[in-house]
Amino acid sequence: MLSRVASVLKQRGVRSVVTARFFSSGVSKHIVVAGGGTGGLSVAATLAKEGHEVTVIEPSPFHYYQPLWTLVGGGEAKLEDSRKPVENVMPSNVYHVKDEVKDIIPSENKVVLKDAAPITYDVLLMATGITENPDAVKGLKEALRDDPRVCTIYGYKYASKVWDAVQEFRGGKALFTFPAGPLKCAGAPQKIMYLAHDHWSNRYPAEIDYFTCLPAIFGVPKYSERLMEVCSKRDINVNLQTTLTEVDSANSIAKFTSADGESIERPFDFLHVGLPHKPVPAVAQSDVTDATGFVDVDEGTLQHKRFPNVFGIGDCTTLPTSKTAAAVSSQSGYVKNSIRQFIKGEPLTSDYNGYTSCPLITSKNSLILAEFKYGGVPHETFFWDQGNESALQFWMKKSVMPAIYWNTLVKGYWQGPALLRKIANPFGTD
Ligand code: FAD
Ligand code: UQ1
Repeated sequence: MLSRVASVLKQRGVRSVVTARFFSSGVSKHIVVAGGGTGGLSVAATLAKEGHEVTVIEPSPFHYYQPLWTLVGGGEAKLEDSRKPVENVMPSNVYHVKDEVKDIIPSENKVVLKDAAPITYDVLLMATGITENPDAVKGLKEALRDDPRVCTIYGYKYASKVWDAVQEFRGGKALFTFPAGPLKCAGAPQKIMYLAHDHWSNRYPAEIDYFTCLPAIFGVPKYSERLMEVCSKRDINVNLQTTLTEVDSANSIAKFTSADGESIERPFDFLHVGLPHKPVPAVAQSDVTDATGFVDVDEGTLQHKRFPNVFGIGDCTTLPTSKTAAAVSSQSGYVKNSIRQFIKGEPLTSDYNGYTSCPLITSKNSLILAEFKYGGVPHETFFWDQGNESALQFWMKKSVMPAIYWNTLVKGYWQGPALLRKIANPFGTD
């Protein structure tokens, strides 16, 4: 027998619903998850298993393990391994609506879709991530399409071009940039630089420059210091507070603006661009976001600041921490707890500490494993100093993390390394 939600969706002509077994457990709450990426699936899987009726709105035919794209760009992984058909990862006991969120009307508990009729919810979880914004840099879209020397690891459609460009480089000026605005995995624009450096060293003479709009190479002083040492050892020039504004492929020139408004032009033989991003436009224009376009949630509970039955997870939120899958894994535990308490009418007690992690690849066999919480305070899982370059840490990133992601995170079991830390770093700070 179809549940209440199933029959409503059917009446409204949601044709692309992949239905499955539904638990009719007497739980009358309908949880709608907008976005079936890392965060959306991790929460949907658990709450559906607990007996809630869950609908996931996800238009993409594939689910991507985005962290692999850095290794793909460095020739250390295969592009095909970074994605699976979305049906293969969608929990079997949720409704999958293959449509796009076009608007959210929280005053009516309603999500407006591109093709199908609107869906109402008791609880809404926003998990739509952020999206590419190549138009933020003049000439970039064309250069990514037409210039074999200009590339980015930020996107399935771009990542394998990076390794081609790295292999085709025969020496000269190689530029790597970090963009203004929101970015996933803020370490990735320099990780790919270290992988490229590793490939080029002892082969071709490369003059490497890193340009970042930020005032430091990394947001956490402990890791920033170590990364400046890494750059110094590798003869990489670091240019702070300098933002890429234009790619002039015809003349092989990259144009930048410095913090004091000065224009800088640099010739290039290779250019890796940290792709600018922005919130998903339909979400940014809706009532659940703040003026910056991000879903406005409480830092501890992940509950919306104005609409108590709306929650948020991951890259689409205002949470003041680095946007990573590691952060999402930790957030998933807290937001599940908040949603459970909200449904039961209890006060919310979740207190997410901002945990995030950035596995900073520094060569084909070494990695600095940055882990920190709100305020950029280091919060490491293991008893050793993770700020040192280590082969074991690289092995974890390359061989352990993908397995954790596919087998546990998107299935709702991995909620970050907090438990592991209790064993592996019992005397670490809490
Ligand atoms: P996503 O996983 O991006 O999911 C958002 C979902 O929303 C997508 O499935 C999308 O199709 C869907 N969506 C979009 N618009 C709509 C709409 N209108 N309606 C409905 N659905 C919509 N993290 C790490 O922890 N470690 C790393 O080493 C690391 N490296 C990275 C390297 C690269 C190159 C990149 C790109 C990312 C990396 N990350 C890393 C970051 C990590 O992948 C993201 O932070 C994480 O996937 C964010 O999860 P999310 O659920 O917020 O968003
Ligand atoms: C992590 O939990 C995670 O999510 C699965 C990642 O994304 C792929 C990471 O890159 C990292 C580093 C973590 C943190 C996990 C440990 C064991 C430190």
